[in-house]
Amino acid sequence: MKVEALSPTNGDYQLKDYSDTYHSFDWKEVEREFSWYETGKVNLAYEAIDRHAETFRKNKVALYYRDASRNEKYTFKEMKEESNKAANVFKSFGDVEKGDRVFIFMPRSPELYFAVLGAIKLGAIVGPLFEAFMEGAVKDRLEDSEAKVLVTTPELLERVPVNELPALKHIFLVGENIEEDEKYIDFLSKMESADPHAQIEWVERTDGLILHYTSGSTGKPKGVLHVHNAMIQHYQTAKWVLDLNEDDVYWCTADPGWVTGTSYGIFGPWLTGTSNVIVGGRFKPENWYKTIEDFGISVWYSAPTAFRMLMGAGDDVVKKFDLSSLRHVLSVGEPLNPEVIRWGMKVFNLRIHDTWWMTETGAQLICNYPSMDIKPGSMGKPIPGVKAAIIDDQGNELPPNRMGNLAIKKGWPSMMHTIWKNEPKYQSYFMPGDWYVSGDSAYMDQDGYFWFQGRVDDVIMTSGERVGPFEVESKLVEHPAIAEAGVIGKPDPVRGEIIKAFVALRDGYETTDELKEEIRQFVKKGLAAHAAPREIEFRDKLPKTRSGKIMRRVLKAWELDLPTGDLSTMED
Ligand code: 6R9
Repeated sequence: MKVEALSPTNGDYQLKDYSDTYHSFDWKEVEREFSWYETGKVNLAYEAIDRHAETFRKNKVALYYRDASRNEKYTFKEMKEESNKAANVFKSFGDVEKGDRVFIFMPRSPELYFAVLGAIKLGAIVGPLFEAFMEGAVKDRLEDSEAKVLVTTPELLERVPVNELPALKHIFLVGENIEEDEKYIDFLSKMESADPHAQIEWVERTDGLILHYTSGSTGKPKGVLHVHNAMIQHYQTAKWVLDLNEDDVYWCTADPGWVTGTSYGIFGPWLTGTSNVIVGGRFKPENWYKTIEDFGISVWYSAPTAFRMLMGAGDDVVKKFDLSSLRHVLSVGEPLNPEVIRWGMKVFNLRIHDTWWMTETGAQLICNYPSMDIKPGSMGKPIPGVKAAIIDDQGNELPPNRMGNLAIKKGWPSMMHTIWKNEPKYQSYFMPGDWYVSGDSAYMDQDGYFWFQGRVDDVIMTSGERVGPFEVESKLVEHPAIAEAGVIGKPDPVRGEIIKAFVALRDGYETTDELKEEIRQFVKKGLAAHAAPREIEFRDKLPKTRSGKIMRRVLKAWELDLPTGDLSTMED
């Protein structure tokens, strides 16, 4: 695919320029930024909140929160006090101690953030869950982690099989008129009378911080454990990649149930002392643009699925709002289609910066940061201090422009510490040569830019040609009738696999055979004959995870009548 590179706009960015010498960047340089460098006392929550409450940022707004019924703001000093109270509540009524798992299963609200920070202050390991999880998904995670404490709402409690979870000792309920006993505790009333001073539990940098469960294509979801040391990279990427400055107002649209909603919805922005906007409730294009206008958002981190929905809502909506505060827009979670970048240039007059990373990697690794040229469709380049490569199945590095396994050299600060109670699974990520193997298929071009092709399992082999589903999907969404597309390989006796596309149309288009043929020709002419889908199926919606990933394995399972595997992370 030939593309024009987009040059950066003039700006004083924190990562000035990029050259290969940055690969040798020493993460130790970042350690000086933290108070533990001097004091030896480590706790991420202290660095994210309390430290700022002792400086000129004391009365700076740390959290702007808004949903249909609430509109609140909290300074760093108030965040310190609220999280201290939460820590005291957990300690007094939940017996929470260092290393205990405290799970949080509730919609976004200020209390969710107080609870996360309060638990971290006690050295507990936080397990955030999407509010939309149903009973089976909740049980799997609480059971595997042996969670001792759960924070939830009376409504969501119905989905917690409390009697089947022997390790679960205390449940904090966030709501009105809570009937208390030894097990069920009224979180809000306890918060009201709690002491705003608390003793922070100092930990080791390798002590547990957060447990994010992610689903693979088979088996039960696995618990990815991150430790306090990850703050080094949360902080530094918030500077380099999010380019957060003192005056920024930052909005990350991700829920804390997804790693993006913690690493960059909580840790990155607050470690850098940034004003952080959190919005509850469901996605609506008007509300999103209004959020940017009302808060004067300057840095915005979202996902391709959201950008595609905004694009689908049309450009007239954009014109109703003043979005002039925006200066830096980023994306994560799925490949960012060049079409979406072109749309962003048109409506925001800004480049959307793609970033690549995973739950397991804890923080951004391959990125487009503000000072570099963007090649639309590429994930960018490894950040300083990170070595990425394309390797074959034996662990040999491949030359540029060859598709293979996207791998990262071990040793970046935010790498997962282990898979909870499953060390063999953890070990299975690594290959000789200290390579962490991502499970993504990609290639690197001659300029060192990485191009995502699909999950390794998703890559299609048709008539001897390797086709990355993403390339085909990107071409498909360039067609004016198409809102979203998911592409899979379907077994074929002659060609090995053929390409099958599932397509959701934009409003106002009819699902006709003529349109199918037109789409096929569109891909054939625009991409390659062998990449044109032989089969096209229209669908109202595509199966997606809550973080917006098109679930190709589900499309494949439907197509082949196979079991779909774990669906707990699928959107309703
Ligand atoms: C942060 C996050 C990880 C998987 C990853 C890859 C896909 C994420 C991407 C991307 C293409 C990007 N992915 N970012 N693919 N371009 N910029 O998403 O973590 O939910 O664990 O997903 O998401 O396939 O391996 P997680």
